[in-house]
Amino acid sequence: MLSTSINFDFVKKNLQPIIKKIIDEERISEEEGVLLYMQAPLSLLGILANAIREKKNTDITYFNKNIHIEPTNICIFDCKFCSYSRKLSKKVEAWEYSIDEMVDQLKDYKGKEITEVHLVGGVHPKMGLHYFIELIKRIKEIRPDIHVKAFTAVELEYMCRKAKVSYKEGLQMLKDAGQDSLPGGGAEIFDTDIRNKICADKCDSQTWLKIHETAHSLNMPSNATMLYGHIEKPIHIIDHMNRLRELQDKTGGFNAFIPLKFRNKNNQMSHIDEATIISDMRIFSIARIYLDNFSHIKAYWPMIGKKSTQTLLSFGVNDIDGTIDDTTKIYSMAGAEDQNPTMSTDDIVKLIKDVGRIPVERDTTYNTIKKY
Ligand code: V47
Ligand code: SF4
Repeated sequence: MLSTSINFDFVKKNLQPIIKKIIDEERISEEEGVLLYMQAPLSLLGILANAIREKKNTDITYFNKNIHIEPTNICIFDCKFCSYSRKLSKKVEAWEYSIDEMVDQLKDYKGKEITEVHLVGGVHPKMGLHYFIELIKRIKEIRPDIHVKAFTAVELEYMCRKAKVSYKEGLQMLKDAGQDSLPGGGAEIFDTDIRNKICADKCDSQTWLKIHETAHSLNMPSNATMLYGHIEKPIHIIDHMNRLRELQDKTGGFNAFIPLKFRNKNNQMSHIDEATIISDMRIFSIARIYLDNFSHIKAYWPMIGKKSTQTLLSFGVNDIDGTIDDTTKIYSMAGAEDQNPTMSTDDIVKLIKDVGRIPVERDTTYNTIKKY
């Protein structure tokens, strides 16, 4: 049971040493992380997370101008939480775009100011490394300026295995074609028991971490995610963040951490209630506190909703992702509020300013493009 009320004696005895460490900018241990996450009142977590956010990022809140390209939702894997994937054998509500069709999607943005393409989809048995190398080359031919953030570690593991190349060779080939970075998807929860219950058949945690480490060694930065609010326990949350903190110490290659709230419509885990906003606030706060070597904590607004995103800007979050332009289906199919997720620059700027923060348009690697 997570704590909901404050008791000074308890705080003094158990939490005060941890709070002192945080204020003194000392790293907290895994055990301290679990204790704080489970026992600290939300208000305390919020104060600590917000103080760290403001120290690292002031009031600045980042967003970018981006679109998604989702090559297919056909997937060989069977993640229990996924509302988006379809089997090759049952093509109802399925899509598989040709390279020309995807390039045409991008051509629609000719002259528009997008700076990033987020390229992620299901793991289609017939779309492999060479297909995607060709796609990235074609994207860069028409938009050499655009940052291509592409393929989760799950997709990369499959395409390298199928092409019989090492992760390093595969990533180098994609980089040579024009891929700039990796998104954070596929991480889910690193704990083996929980992972086996929710997504047993896709790449394991060690492989996810290895692929990101390899990308970082090739100067391809990446993001990291965590799927929360299903069957995981506090110990799994901290374990997940601990593995990321360790890798970040080693490589420094992660740009942002993105907690993803489990949405429960149209999937095999629909019987599980979604997390409350209170749990959301606790998760984002502990992420900001525990991940002391991450500069950016992102609330992905199409997944968590606009109102919650505004709230989370006071609970450690300093990035809300981008304009999207109704180009992703993964969360609308899982029941998110925004069935056609899109925000104009004016909408995003207003969303951020309305809760007293400073909107800054960034590129994918957090260089400032424009301050509003
Ligand atoms: O790995 C799938 C999640 C992820 C559901 O790096 C679900 O900037 C909640 O990683 N409820 C893919 N989550 C998306 C992703 C992402 C999104 C936006 C930005 C970035 C980035 C990365 O979506 C999957 C999985 O964890 N997911 N189904 C669901 N029902
Ligand atoms: Fe496939 Fe990704 Fe859905 Fe899992 S989450 S079934 S890997 S599309």
